[in-house]
Amino acid sequence: MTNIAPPYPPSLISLGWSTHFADQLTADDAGAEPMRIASVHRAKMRAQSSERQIALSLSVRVNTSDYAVGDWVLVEPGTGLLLRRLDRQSLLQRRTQGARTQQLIAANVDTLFIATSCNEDFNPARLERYLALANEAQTTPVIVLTKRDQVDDIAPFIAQASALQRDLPVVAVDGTSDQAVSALAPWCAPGQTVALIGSSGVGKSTLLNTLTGKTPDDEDAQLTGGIREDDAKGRHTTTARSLHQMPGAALVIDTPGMRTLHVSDIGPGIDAVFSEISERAADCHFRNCTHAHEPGCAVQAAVVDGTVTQARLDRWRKLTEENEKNTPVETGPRGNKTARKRGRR
Ligand SMILES: Nc1nc2c(ncn2[C@@H]2O[C@H](COP(=O)(O)OP(=O)(O)OP(=O)(O)O)[C@@H](O)[C@H]2O)c(=O)[nH]1
Ligand SMILES: [Mg+2]
Ligand SMILES: [Zn+2]
Repeated sequence: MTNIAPPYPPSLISLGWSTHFADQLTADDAGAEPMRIASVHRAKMRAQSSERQIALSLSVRVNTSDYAVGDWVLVEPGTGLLLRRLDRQSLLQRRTQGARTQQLIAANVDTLFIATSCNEDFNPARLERYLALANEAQTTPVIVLTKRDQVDDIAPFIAQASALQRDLPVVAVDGTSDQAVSALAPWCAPGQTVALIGSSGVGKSTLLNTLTGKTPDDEDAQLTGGIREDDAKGRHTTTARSLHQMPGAALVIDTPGMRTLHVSDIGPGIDAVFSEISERAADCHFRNCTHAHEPGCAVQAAVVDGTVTQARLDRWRKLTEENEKNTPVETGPRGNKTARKRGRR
């Protein structure tokens, strides 16, 4: 049985194993092998150990949509039978239009690399959505500006991105060069898990290949694609999420480019993005102040004194309204409508 007390075997530590997962093992798990979900498809899943990747054998009760890339699972050695999933430390998920349940993006992610290129793709409002998602999932966001080799002056992009959230790391890379590996090394220590997210064509898979030391010609390299000349949009080359190992370092998750990221149920995540607004709001005269027209509004005062910009306030309002519209409400005691309690892990 796997050690349930440290020191854990290095092979497990390099996969991201920690006390959070070890504490969930019981005597019944003796002999089971902990592995991480490397890919999820409708009828099949693959899992990764430090030495190999296998196709899992699934019992009829398994619903693959309950699993996310990055999940820790226990596997029966020899047969590859999936026994059970361990509780997650973090979960990135989103509601897709029309769907009733959240779509799982990735689990047990330490750092979210929010990728955007320095061209028409660069969009503060979209980056703020990704930041809210990362905050809500308890992962550390890092903005990764790709294709720095294609702009003369990267400084304005770095300045704009840095202003989107307090203490937000912003790193500019050429994803095709090894410079990217050293630039992102602080978040890629052994046992760390990072996920790449962003629009199609920004260079997520290109960066993943560089981080894992693969050239585009390698058989196990991630497929990369061109972008359209007219609007710099990508062609949705990557179609599934997948987990990869950096040699001697972190695990990296590639995801398909997102068209739109709808928000729901992430109020606190939004407040953390717009902390200059949410902190001032405590001083508004009305508790439910919308910071639009009310007397005694501390946020409007902050716009006047220049500590909050009108553009940020407008984007905060749009995102908050969308979040409130999409957040399910449950009928509480005596028919009171109450905001649904946030699911705690
Ligand atoms: N010059 C330059 N080109 C890059 C860089 N990163 C990616 N590219 C190019 O941009 C195009 C798209 O790259 P991909 O890695 O396929 O983009 P992606 O984000 O994975 O796209 P999807 O899988 O569709 O979501 C390819 O032609 C890459 O060669 C970079 O840093 N510099
Ligand atoms: Mg891709
Ligand atoms: Zn106000």
